[in-house]
Amino acid sequence: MSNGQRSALITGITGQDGAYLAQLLLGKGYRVHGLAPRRSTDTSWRLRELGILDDVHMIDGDLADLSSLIRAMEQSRADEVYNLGAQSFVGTSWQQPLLTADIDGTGAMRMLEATRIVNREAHFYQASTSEMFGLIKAERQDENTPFHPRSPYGVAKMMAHWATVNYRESYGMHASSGILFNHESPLRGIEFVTRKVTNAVASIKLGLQKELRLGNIDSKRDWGFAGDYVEAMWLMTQQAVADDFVVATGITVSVRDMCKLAFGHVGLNYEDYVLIDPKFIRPAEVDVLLGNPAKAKAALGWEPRTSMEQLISMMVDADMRRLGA
Ligand code: NAP
Ligand code: G4F
Repeated sequence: MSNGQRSALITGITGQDGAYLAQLLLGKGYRVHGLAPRRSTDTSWRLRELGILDDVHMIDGDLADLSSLIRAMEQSRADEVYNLGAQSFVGTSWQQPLLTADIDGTGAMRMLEATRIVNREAHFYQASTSEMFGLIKAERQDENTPFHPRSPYGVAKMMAHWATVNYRESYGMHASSGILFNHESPLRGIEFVTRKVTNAVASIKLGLQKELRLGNIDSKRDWGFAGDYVEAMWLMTQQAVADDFVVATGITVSVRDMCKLAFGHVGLNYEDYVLIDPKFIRPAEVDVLLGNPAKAKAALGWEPRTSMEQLISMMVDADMRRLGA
């Protein structure tokens, strides 16, 4: 921007990562704009919980609508664009595959086009995902591991990933793709397994719920804290040269062991409460994810700061507070 203040546009600002990223950028003195699709209910609870709702500038727009993205670029005069908006729940992508493809795949290309048309000098970040590794081809996945997505979500995100690489190669745009492994927080949506578990643990502890129904508890994920991961996003847009980076902890934990930690935090045994319900088993599963974040460490100086134990305790405590304990 002309007065020297940098301007950022975040799609998906009302989501978990969007809220933490907005908080980070505000702290660095940015003018923060958020693309907000029209919804019939208020979706700003995360921004409110972080106390930043009044500090961000919301722009009406949707990743399905290119004209709204061009307008958002013009209004925000963004120097940096973070494309976090998505239908991000893997389970839903089997029920709504075409919507997922349109928003997560074509939507990313629309946002790249809007950036190219309005300000091709803007630095662009794409929220790519470890789901692209799917049926893994290497024990520890890094930037050179081949992809094999296992869900319509993973397939759509692959389009967005390669579109980002392609805009970098075709137009010389500063477009980076962050291949982020699972990251969680007290602001995580309740449908994702960590938050589903921590919310249930708090409910059970307070006598409000009797059991917890889950799907495949033997799958393993490389889980980190979202607050740490948004720093990696920002570091990518600050590099002299755009590139792709894996962001992960390098530790994998099963859903079963995550349950042990969460129930154990309030003195309960998960085996007394967890039931397996076939309803939550997916048509195709990603059995295990384990990232190698060596490139992010060497090139960005990024490292995770929060352990799995700290993360799960933080989430259970937040859910206990929310439920009034
Ligand atoms: P999230 O909490 O589900 O947030 C998704 C955001 O996208 C919300 O703000 C949502 O708006 C917005 N959105 C949905 N449809 C949209 C549309 N048509 N137009 C514009 N915005 C739309 O997801 P998250 O966990 O913060 O993840 C952020 C991004 O990183 C996503 O792209 C996700 O796929 C990717 N990712 C996440 C992880 C992870 O572990 N969290 C790992 C790798 C990659 P509403 O609030 O109005 O629905
Ligand atoms: O928490 P999840 O739904 O996350 P998933 O599918 O790994 O996707 C998340 O991480 C991706 C990065 O790898 C992101 F790109 C994506 O946007 C999202 O943020 O499921 C984790 C694991 C799966 O193996 C699932 O089958 O937990 C297993 N699981 C077992 N029972 C369950 C349940 N998952 C959910 N959501 N609900 C269950 O009851």
